[in-house]
Order: sequence, then structure tokens, then C-alpha cells
Amino acid sequence: MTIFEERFQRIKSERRRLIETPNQMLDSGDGFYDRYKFPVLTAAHVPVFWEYDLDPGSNPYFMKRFGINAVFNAGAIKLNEKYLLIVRVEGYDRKSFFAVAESITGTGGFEFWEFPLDMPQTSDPDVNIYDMRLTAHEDGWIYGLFCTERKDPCAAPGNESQAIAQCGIARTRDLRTWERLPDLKTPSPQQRNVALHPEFIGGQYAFYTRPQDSFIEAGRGGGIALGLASQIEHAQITAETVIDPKRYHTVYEAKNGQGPAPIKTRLGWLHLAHGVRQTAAGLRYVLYLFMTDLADPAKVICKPGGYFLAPEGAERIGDVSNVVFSNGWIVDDDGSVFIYYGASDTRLHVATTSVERLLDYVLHTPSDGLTTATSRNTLAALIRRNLRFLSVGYSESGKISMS
Ligand code: M1P
Repeated sequence: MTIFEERFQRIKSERRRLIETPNQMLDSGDGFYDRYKFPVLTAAHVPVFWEYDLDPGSNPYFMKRFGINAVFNAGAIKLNEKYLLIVRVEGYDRKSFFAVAESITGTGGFEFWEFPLDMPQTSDPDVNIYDMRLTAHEDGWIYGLFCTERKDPCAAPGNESQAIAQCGIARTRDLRTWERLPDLKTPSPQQRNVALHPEFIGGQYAFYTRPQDSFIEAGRGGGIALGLASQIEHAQITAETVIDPKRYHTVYEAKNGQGPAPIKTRLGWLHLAHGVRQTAAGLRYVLYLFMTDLADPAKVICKPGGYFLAPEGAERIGDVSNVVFSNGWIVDDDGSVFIYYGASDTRLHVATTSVERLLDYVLHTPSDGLTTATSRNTLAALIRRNLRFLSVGYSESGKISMS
């Protein structure tokens, strides 16, 4: 057997096994959702014919010719009974592009469509695109909003990192053919993490934005904002109202961002967002939830304190460690919810829950009182209530005995 034949057969069967191995739900510690044993997608899930030249004549060593570095942050939608993800795929060359992967269970068996998505350009070509949020809008289109990044023309000579992030907009009916619309215009010099609300508000398109001063820092940007645009074909927001600000000494003190478009429930709009805080080891990204008023989505009506999902175990390690990030979730007709989240900018996981569980979580998890004393008092109140259900005695040494 030649090197080519041996490597081709081995790598092909490893990848098939990876896709066909059923995922396993893990026991959840928190009760908010169930995690799964395996990531739903990794770089090793991409088809062999994407990375390797399959011609033994031109590739006798069966080398990669186009390496895929990471597969993470995915937009999500269910169409024709299939769970579809528009995944951020990043090559060895650092460029991200979108590719669709589909599954019939939503928790595993995801297979990529043959070709990555061919996103049309505007007159100002994208250098890098990533993190698509999908919205099935009441106007009948499916919109994909994503970050489009280009070099900052004002960057000082020699500064090859300074970039401008803006919100790209494209629409489709089937995820195969896309119409690109002009980028969203907002008062902010930079935009990332923009999602389209699924319904008109006052007859206008409504966008969740994240005004930010510079490419990395939100700065005075303040938090997750809501802005209205009279049309989508040349979408322009003139006022961004911050509805969920970043706050001192919270899990979203450095910055935050709307995740996927919110889910409509009987009690309000459920929002999944990411929060970022500074630590001595760098930034830490976690997910949190909040709910806004059905009639007035600019009004936050409940917001649990702290995080909903934080990086755990192997999720904590990757190209950008200590990060979980979500831009896609799917609600089934029976109320099941599939939350797709990227781990450390490297791979994609799923957690499952239900609308009812999420409502219970947002309604009954105490909010953040913003000081140690209020957190301590919140805990003390819970303990006091719980003691009615337990027969608890305290020994003189301070040890608890329960019967
Ligand atoms: O590297 C972590 C995340 O950083 C960005 O999110 P934010 O704009 O909130 O900092 C995004 O580039 C995201 O893709 C990435 O996962």
C-alpha cells in the first residue's frame, strides 16, 4: 500500500467514525440544560475533499493542501425537519468563511454541504467574515447578519492589526442562494454581535447592536443596544438605545453582546448573550440570559445574576481559551431548545433544554445585587427558606448535621 493509500483510507474512516459516533447527553449539574459528551463539530469533521488533494499523482504523501484550523460559532435554524448550522470555519490562513452543516437529530451526525457558502460581496470587499446570526423574519426572508472585517484605513503605518468591524447583511430562502445587502449603518464606529429581531417593531426592522469604540474594546459603547431602521435594503439606524448595559463587577463588565435572535415565549422575549470580564489570565467569556417585554423589547423584565453557561473542562482550552460564545439556537415545536455554542474559538458544542426550563431559570434565579453584601443576603434568604424543609442542627464546633 502506498503512503497515499494508507493515509487516505485511515483519515477517511476516522472522519466517518467521528461523524457517526452518537453523542451522549451528560448529567447536568445546574439543571438549566444538558451538556453533551462530544462537540457537534470540530475541524476534523470537515470533508476529506476540502483539505486534501485526492489525486495520488499530485499528492503522493497525501498532505493537506488547505488546512482547517477551527470550526466554531454557528448560526442555527430548522428547515425541512433538518437542524442546519451556518458555521464559522477558519482555515490555517486565519480567514473565516461560512459553511452549512446539517443533522437530523440536532445533537450529532452533522455533515457539511459539499461547498462552503459563497457570500456575495458589497462594493467594499470583506477581508474576513464570521459569526452569522440567522433570523426567520416575519417579512418572509431568512436574514443572516454577520461581522465583516476590513483593515482600518486610518491605521498607523506598520499597524497591521487595526481593523474595522461592521455588520454585513444577506438574505436567503434556502441557505443556498444569498442576496447581499449593503452593510448596516449605525452611529457607532465599530459593530459586532448584531442580530435582527424576528418581528417588525412599530413597522420598522429592529436590530440588536453592540456599539463599540475600537476593534476589541467596547469602550463607551456601553452594552447591547436596540436600534430601528425603516428599511432593510439600505438599513440605517440613527439611534442605538442601550437596553442591557455592561456593569462594574459583573460577568459582563468588559463587554457583552446579543447572541442569536431572541425566542418569543408567552411571557416575554428570551435573550441569550455573552458577557466578558477581565481576569489576570485574560478575558473570560460566558453566556447569560435575560428576558424583555413582549410588547416593548427594549424593556428588560428579568435578568438572572451571573452566568448561565461557562467554559467547562476541555471547553476551556483552545485558540482563544476560556471562551464560550453562542450565535445560534433552535426551538422545536415541542418547546425543546438546542443551544449551539463555540468553545475557546476552536470547536462547537450543543446543550439542550426547553422553553419552560429557560423561563423557570430567568424567572426564579435571583438577580445580581452588584455587591458582596446583597449576594450574601440572597444566599442567606435561600438557606433560611430551605431550612424549613430540612431538619438541621448545628453542633458547637459549627458543623452541620442533617437528618
Ligand atoms: O474571541 C472571543 C470572541 O471574540 C469576539 O466577540 P466580542 O466582539 O464580544 O469580543 C468575536 O470575534 C467572537 O467570534 C469570538 O468568539
